[in-house]
Amino acid sequence: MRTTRTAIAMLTAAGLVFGVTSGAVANTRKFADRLNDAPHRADIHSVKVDNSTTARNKLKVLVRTDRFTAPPPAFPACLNPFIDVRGPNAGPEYKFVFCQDNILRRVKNWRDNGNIVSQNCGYRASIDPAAGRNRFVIPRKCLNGPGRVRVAVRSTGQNGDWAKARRTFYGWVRR
Ligand SMILES: [Ca+2]
Repeated sequence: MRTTRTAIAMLTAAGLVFGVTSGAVANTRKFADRLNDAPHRADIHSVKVDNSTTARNKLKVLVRTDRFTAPPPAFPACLNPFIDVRGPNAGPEYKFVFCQDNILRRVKNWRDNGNIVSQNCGYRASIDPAAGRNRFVIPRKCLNGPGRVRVAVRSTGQNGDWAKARRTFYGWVRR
């Protein structure tokens, strides 16, 4: 009986893993976030991380959010992907800040450590609230040429959303 249960558990786990990566190469992964767990406009729907060779020397993060067409100031007021390039330490090394500003910061223990990565290295954010498509493109040299990466995203404003959950990353995306 124990063997049967173990076998079923293993099959279930295998199915879940297959489900996550199905239809995509392992160095590009799309993660779903819970819907309606944040106020309208701040709700994150999904996070796609492209760490593939087809992205050339860039890491691409696509964050899907609610669609809306309100005039500025657009909400979410801030959309911040956190990027972990070096496990298994506790937190991310970088945070892309799309707020009033548009910068890549170094962070430590999830907090800004004061250092900003020069914009000369060419990172950019492309935010389209009407389509709910928010794209962050970061040349790998801005991140010190990482291998695998993992990402968490926070939207902020009056109330925000965390994808996957507060200070919790989605799975690793290999290079
Ligand atoms: Ca959500």
